[in-house]
Amino acid sequence: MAKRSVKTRKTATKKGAAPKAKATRKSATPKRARRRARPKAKATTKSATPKRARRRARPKAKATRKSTPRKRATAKRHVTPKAKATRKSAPRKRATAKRHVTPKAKAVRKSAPRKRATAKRHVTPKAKAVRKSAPRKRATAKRHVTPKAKAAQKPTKKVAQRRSPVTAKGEFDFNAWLLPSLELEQYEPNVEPEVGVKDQIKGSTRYAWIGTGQCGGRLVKSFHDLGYKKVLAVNTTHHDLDLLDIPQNQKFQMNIGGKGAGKDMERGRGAIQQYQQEILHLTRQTFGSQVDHIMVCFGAGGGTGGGSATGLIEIAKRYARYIGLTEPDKKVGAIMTLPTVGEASSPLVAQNAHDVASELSQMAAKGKISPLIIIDNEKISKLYPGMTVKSFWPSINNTVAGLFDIFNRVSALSSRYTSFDPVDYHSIMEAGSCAIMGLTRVNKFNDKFAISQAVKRNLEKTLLASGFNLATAKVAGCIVVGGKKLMAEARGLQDNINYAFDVLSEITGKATIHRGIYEDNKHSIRVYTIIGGLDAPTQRLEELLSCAAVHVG
Ligand SMILES: Nc1nc2c(ncn2[C@@H]2O[C@H](COP(=O)(O)OP(=O)(O)OP(=O)(O)O)[C@@H](O)[C@H]2O)c(=O)[nH]1
Ligand SMILES: [Mg+2]
Repeated sequence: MAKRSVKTRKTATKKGAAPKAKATRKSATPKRARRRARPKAKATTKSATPKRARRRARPKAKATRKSTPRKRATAKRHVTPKAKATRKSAPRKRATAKRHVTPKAKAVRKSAPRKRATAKRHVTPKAKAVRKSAPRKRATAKRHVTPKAKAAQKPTKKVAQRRSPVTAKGEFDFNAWLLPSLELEQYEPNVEPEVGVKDQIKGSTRYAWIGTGQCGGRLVKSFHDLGYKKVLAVNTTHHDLDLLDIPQNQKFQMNIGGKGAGKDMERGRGAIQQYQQEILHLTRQTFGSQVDHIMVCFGAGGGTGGGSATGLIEIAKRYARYIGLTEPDKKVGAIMTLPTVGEASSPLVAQNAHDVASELSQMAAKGKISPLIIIDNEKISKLYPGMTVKSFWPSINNTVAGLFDIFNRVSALSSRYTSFDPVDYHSIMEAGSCAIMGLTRVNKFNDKFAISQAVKRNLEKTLLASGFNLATAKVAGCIVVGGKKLMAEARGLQDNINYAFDVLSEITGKATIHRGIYEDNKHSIRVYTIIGGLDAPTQRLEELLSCAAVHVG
């Protein structure tokens, strides 16, 4: 643009020579000619100025140019009316013309395109000065962040600047995209299953045991002796707990003041209410998460056991849910003992036993617990008379634990004859209602009816509780264990065993009988029976109540 203006000036000077002559002839020219010559005469006047004046004028023009660049730009854009007309008629052409570059310029452009780009971004000295004085301020103002945010941004920014994560092919390069390490990465999520106390049993089902009151504590101790190490004993008195030979951290005293519940079930209820959180925590800690079924053990008749049983069942269900067991109602059961006639002569004990046994029977009937295994102390005391005081409770408890264990253990074993599968076993344990267990020893096995007769005759006798209507059973398990030699040599034994199974099916009102035939090294045949899905022994429970009424009266 500057070049252009200089050119214009040059032209004016050149042309100035002719008008100079014309001016000399001024007086001689006619009026019209003079009018035409007037603007030219101006130029002539310019050219006619003395050299010094011209020199003075030139720097002035330069100064004006420098000081008022805007004005000059406007001046540049000035167009004559003629040019305007031309523009109107062909505006496009003119725009093109503006952008028109000479071949020389083109060559320059090609050789140094960067230079031109720089030229485009040309800034005035004033602007430069402003930029220099406050360039930081502008940048800071734009990217203003709090010091905290700055610290957080730093690593990300660095990473982002390293290398573009998108390759030339447009693919995402994960190696280039290095994410900063986050704080939570330092913490390992606990994906390991909680083991709790380790079991030493190899049954098909992993049991956890909670015993409450003296009876419950002693029962879980018997299971502990067999290898079921996931046991907890709770009581309102430390005296009973102190006598239990199980790890100290598997005992919990519900301190309600005094020495236990004193056959008052309300005190037992209050105790479990008060300590439910602590006990739930202890179950998680002791049992871990590797448990399939939880059993609550207690003696109906006592204040602690009877009063806390239902509360503990709820805690057991909460624990079951916590470890992810589906259908906790089917995974929480109870082993409840009924008092001897002698004990029931105490009206309070009889009433307690009746109340809690009725409550749990109803829960079992509704499928809220599974199973409810009833152990009748009175029946056992008659079955095995002559026991010493010292051996009385331990014998009963060990028999209960041993019998229970047989079904669990056998169901984990495969037999070359007939296997009692874990599924068979679980169908009994999850059938709801009441369950009873018993065992029969068969001495005569050569006779065709010997085994079936033994089963038929002895079944009711040998079960650990009475008063049940066996015809109400839904499912049962019958396991026959015979000596190796007998299995190999006794003729017709298979038929005799099958007949025994059929007899059991008849007795139990066509309940599903899951069979198992196993061998051991003894020279005998034993039949283990578990009958599930039974109605509650209402008659036996009514006896307890009548007992209480008689004594209260
Ligand atoms: N099978 C069996 N039954 C027991 C045993 N100990 C007690 N019982 C029965 O359980 C019933 C309740 O007795 P406890 O367990 O001593 O009572 P508790 O739950 O401790 O209640 P309180 O003593 O009142 O605090 C008794 O009437 C007995 O019939 C035992 O070791 N085995
Ligand atoms: Mg007690």
